[in-house]
Amino acid sequence: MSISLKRAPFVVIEGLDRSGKTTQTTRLYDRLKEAGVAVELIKFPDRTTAIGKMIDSYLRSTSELDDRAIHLLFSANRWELASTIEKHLNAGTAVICDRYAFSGIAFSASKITPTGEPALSFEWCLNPEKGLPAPDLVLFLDITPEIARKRGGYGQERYEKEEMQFRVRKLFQRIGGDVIAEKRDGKVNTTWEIVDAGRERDIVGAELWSLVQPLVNGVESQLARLWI
Ligand code: NYM
Ligand code: MG
Repeated sequence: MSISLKRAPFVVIEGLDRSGKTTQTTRLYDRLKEAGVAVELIKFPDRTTAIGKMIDSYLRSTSELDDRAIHLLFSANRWELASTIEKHLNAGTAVICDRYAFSGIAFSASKITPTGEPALSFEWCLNPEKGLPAPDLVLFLDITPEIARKRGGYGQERYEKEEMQFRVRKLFQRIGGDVIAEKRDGKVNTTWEIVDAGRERDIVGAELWSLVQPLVNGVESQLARLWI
């Protein structure tokens, strides 16, 4: 006799700055609540922890850090919440993350030296993320940096520059392409969906809901680990 034990779904929303990610994440969270689904919303970076405060001060340029040091802090900020995520999922509470390891790689690997070379290699950036809980679904809110600019431009934080966002978008496309290929080959359980976030917000919200809804009654597969 086999007993199928379901756990709750793990959904990640990724995207460039100004992609509407935070708005859509909040909407999705509210919609799940209204549907009676137990759900937790986690935002990375989580600026409330001791590590998160160091990240926050770096992003606001009130402190300087070596590129490797800040990369590892972003990763450590996920690792400090990894067991909480796992506990929620096994207890039947869905988890939605606003950004995750994919942002960690895309933003750090997009940094360049004064001569235009990558400051950190892609593989180096991916390494500390290996073994984190793997999401069942990644919703990549795709927007061109030009549309992002039309939406009122970027804020004052580090990384919120159009030339960097171009490179970040390319890296997200590389990461997503790899995830899609691995899923096709049966190597991972993570589904990567590219959602055109340049459209009106209700249309984007409806598409996101249609992608998440099939998961709300739980998933059969055991929680997997990223890149191992
Ligand atoms: N960011 C976010 C990283 O560089 N690495 C990471 O691991 C994560 C989670 O932080 N520009 C960057 C992306 C954003 C910035 O995030 C702050 P947000 O979602 O704008 O608060
Ligand atoms: Mg931002």
